[in-house]
Amino acid sequence: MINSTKFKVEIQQWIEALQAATRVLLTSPGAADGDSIGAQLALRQMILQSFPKISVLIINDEPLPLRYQFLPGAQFVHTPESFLSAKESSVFDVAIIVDGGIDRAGRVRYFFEKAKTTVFIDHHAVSVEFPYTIRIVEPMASSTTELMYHLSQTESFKTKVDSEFAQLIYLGLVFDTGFFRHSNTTPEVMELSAILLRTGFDFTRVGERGMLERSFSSLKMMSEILNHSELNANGKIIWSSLSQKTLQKYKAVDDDREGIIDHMFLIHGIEVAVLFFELVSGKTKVSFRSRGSIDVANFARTLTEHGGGHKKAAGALLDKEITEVAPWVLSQLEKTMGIK
Ligand SMILES: [Mn+2]
Repeated sequence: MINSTKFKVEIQQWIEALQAATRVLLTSPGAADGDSIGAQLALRQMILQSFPKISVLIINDEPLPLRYQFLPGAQFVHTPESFLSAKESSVFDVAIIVDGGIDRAGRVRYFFEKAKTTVFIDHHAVSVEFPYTIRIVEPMASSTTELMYHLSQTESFKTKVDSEFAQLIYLGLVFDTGFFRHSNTTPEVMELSAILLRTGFDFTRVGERGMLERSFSSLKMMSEILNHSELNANGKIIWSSLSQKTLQKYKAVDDDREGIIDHMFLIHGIEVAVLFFELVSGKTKVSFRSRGSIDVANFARTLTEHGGGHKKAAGALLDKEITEVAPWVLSQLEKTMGIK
């Protein structure tokens, strides 16, 4: 149960900072995903409604993926380049990061650190060392937008839940629960979805454009990766890889990698799906999905300190060539699964 009264002291401190503020920065790590962009745009509406004198700026380190550009308010999302060319002041009274820590916010960290008050709002139980002024972290929440909804209904905000606001919250719910499939789909998530749906927004459009749609070239790239997938461990492991060469061939952007592994892990009999991705020469990212008893977050941590995630979905970053990483990770995984 998400109980925003638990954060009474933090919310009070946050509101006092907003009351004294004229410029507020919102951000989240890297390129936005459905939960982080939903939470940022919902928070923008919350602040604009309750504190109309504040100028709210959203700056993310990477450009907003095309799939989110239909969202209400998307035109106000900046990159550091577009922000600097607008020649606005880079001084903010309050800086807020949602859905992940400032350690992954790239160039936005520079603006964030200069703010008088820094706020961290998240649903991941992470222990980032950054000395935020205010922390509102609720690991019970399915998504940051679920937490954001409950914050929006506190005395200080009482944000109007219209169809624009509802679709932003809803996008985070469907993104982080995988369309209400993952174990974080609580009865409270379904009850909140019912409240949101009653505002009458086009949830088919939000689900299709915000989650499922892809470019034609990314479809071609996905088909190549799926075509090259292989089975190991008597069909319990499925794996494939994505090199920089393939990415360049299809002129792919980061967002085009989304969803590929989800096709792989739904194959009958599979326990673990593995996708190797060459970030640059000598650096490989590995993604895992588990349908069986293997805790892939634990497994990812045995590979490197830069590994972790959730029991059923995790990843690791390895300082090795993709050709070297793949056989090593697969044999370690087979050992962990008791196959070798
Ligand atoms: Mn999230």
